[in-house]
Amino acid sequence: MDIIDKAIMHLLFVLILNPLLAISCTKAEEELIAFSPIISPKPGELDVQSFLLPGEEILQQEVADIDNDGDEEIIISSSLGLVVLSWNGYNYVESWRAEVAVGKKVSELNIRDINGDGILEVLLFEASPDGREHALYIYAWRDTTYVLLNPKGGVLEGHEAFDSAYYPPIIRDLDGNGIEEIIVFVERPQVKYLNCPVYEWDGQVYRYNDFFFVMPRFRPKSESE
Ligand SMILES: [Ca+2]
Ligand SMILES: [Ca+2]
Ligand SMILES: [Ca+2]
Repeated sequence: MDIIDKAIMHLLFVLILNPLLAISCTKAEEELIAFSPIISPKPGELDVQSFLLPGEEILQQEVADIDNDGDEEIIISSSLGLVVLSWNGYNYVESWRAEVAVGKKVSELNIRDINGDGILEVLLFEASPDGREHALYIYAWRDTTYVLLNPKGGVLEGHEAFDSAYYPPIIRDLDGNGIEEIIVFVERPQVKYLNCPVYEWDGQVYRYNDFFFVMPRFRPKSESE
């Protein structure tokens, strides 16, 4: 076979045989996909640690459908912040991650429908190691992504989180209308008591409503008079 024959054979392979092989491979792959059982690991059986970064420690783990699509997500609070694993039809994959604020640690993870719209929110409580500064981050699913429900108005205007002094924010339906309010604690300079602004859901945002009680400022033992 001279070089011209070899070139013709190669051309024939490229033009005729190669596409046929490609088609048969594609069919085989399609059949494989069609007949492969999709093994859905139960969230509790998943090796969650394998999704985390080296040295990242699991603090709390919850399973809930937080984007309201019918599949359960795995929500993990860790030493570095928050990790959400979502089911993509074949596997769990990391769908989003939020880092803990500088100088704070995650203190509690809570999944609940705080604003009564039928979709669960992710509530991440953080605290400084000395317990003086607390914060509540509320993540809510909106259409195709997660947004932060941040406080509007009052002393927390412009803050990303519901920041609170000495005590974690309190979530309670104060007026009995079925939707929970968020109460934070704010230190007043030179005063022994804390103001407690109340943020109320107005259908769109948590808006400053009022403050209507105060309570004694927490003092570490080392500062007691
Ligand atoms: Ca889901
Ligand atoms: Ca909700
Ligand atoms: Ca209420």
